[in-house]
Amino acid sequence: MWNILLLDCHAATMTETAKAPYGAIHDAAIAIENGRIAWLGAAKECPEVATRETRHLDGAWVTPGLIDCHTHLVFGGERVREWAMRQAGASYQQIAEAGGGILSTVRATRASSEDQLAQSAANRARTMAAHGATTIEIKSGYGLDLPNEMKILRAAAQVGPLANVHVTRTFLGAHAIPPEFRDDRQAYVSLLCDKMIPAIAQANLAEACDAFCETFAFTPQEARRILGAAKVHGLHVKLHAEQMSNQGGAELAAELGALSADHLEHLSAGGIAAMAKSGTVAVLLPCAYYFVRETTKPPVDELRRAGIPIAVATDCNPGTSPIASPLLALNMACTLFQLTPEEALAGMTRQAAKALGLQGSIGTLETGKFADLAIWNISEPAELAYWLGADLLRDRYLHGRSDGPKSHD
Ligand code: DI6
Ligand code: FE
Repeated sequence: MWNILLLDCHAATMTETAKAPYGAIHDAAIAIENGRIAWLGAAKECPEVATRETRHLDGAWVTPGLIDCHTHLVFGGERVREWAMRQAGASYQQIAEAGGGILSTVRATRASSEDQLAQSAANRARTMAAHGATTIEIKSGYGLDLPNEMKILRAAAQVGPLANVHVTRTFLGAHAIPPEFRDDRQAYVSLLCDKMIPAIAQANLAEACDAFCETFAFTPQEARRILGAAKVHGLHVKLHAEQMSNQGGAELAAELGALSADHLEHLSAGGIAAMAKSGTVAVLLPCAYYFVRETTKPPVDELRRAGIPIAVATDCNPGTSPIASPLLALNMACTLFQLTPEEALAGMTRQAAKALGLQGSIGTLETGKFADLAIWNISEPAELAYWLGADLLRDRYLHGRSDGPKSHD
């Protein structure tokens, strides 16, 4: 018995092996049972199965629910004054070195309660959901001590039910050196490895661990120690690599078998070769590139030629990407990085699932996967990357449950 049968629609399945662009099936039928896709194909081939409810979608397009695989969604305050300083000529790095940047958000986050953090993050997550997101990865990294990092990760868990999205969590205690450890960074790295990572893993507060490998954050040697400890405790690893300079972070991510290396504007040929060998996903963050007015682009052609999976995410955070729109990330991936609209959509569906290690359950429309669907009022899938600020989403399904179609009368 099927719960729901969706008819009068087109499906962009986004499967890897499909021959048609977007893995498209025109005049499709999609059956949902127990929160998963039970059948999918051309409507005229749909078998006769008893069904509780049939819904007609007026020719809308169905895609996998969008996956934002890199966000820093939980934080206190904002950084609008710092932005004004940057408009007046200060660089992101100068502000960070003067104790602003990430550390100013750490102060505001430490001063916020778990519920305040959950509420403000849920507002941003609702915007993402209204733009078709069904899964959001949330990193910690504005607490920088065990109680505050735990508070952030618990707030992140609240975001799921508050905004009706699936949340995955990544521990980013290695985001910056906290002020208390300014004169003894090795002591903070030891605290991360010996206390914080074991405690977070033990309490099941995160699925993955990340580190910011950059001149003014953590060295590759420090990141190797931190992510090595995370692996010992059963966490997946990811790395912020080559964002503002080349540190050999991509090689390190590959060596550690990281799920992804993220940013990659300053990626080298050696880094590309290493990632291609290890199967590490390249997560591109065009909104951060845009907002810091970076001028070096990630080497998209070389990534393509090396066959490296390319994911796209918002990087939503108060410093470098105060942007909560997955659709804007799609557009910027195309306009700024020259991805094709199909590559960009794959970057927020199939490849983003890989970047989270969730390719077995989400990211494409396939039988057996979760019925996480975005339903769009568009006449072809490229429109998702084309429009800016348009109201395209008609409905969304999370594990087979619909938000309820938007009415436009
Ligand atoms: N790279 C980024 O773009 C963000 N974190 C990171 O490691 C910036 C976070 C912030 O400025 O608050
Ligand atoms: Fe980031």
